[in-house]
Amino acid sequence: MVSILSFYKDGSPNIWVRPIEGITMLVDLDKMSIIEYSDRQVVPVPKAEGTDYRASELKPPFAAQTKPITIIQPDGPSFKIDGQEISWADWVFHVTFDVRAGLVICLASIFDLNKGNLHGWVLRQSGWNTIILVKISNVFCMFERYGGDVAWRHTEVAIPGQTIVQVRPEVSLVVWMVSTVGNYDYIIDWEFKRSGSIKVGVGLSGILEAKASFYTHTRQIKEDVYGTLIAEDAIGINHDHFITYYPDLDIDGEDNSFVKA
Ligand SMILES: [Cu+2]
Repeated sequence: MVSILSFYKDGSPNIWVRPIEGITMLVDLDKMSIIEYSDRQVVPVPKAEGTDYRASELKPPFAAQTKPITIIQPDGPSFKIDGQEISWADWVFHVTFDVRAGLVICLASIFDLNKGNLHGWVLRQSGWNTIILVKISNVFCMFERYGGDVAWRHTEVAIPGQTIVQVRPEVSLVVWMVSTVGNYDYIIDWEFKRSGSIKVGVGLSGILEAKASFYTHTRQIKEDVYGTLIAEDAIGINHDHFITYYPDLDIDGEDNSFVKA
């Protein structure tokens, strides 16, 4: 059973800011039939004007522009792909996909120079409840990230007659996936660092969830509308997003403990 909200699709591809407030349906997905239909209120549909986000449809004024930036790897990338196994710098791990969990990283290990063996991390990430499952290609990617940061540097001027300048760039490997869940696009990245750490990031992008209202100006609002008036008849709703991860950490086997520092 799923509860369906209604949106007005003519006039703009940005359906999410044009809800038909009050019309909801309960649908039985096994029978593919509507079990309940409710039309409980009449609220204006927010205007289509100015809601199209496609670059080709945007009209000036634009925000300040910057000149193009290109990052090149003249000798190609440093990672190797062997089936599901990825190796990069001292890291080795597996990448797989689960229709519900999305990107799954497992058997991640980094070579320990002192011990001469691989330190294991075991990881898994999960968390989507998707209503519409659509096959989209190119949602995964893997690339080396360099944002101009310094991993380590030192300038030595204490030795007479010598100046030593040493810099190591902070280059990491990122495994990246986008989950589009309705109006939202979650950019999930797993960043493997040379230092041995794994940084997990979630970027929330896409389109705001809005509800329709009678208000056209904030001055008219006297009640709690649970959001912010973002345009005439449109309120951006206050709400939370929860992302669930299932890390299974066996660092150097099971005989260790995890300490919050
Ligand atoms: Cu949201």
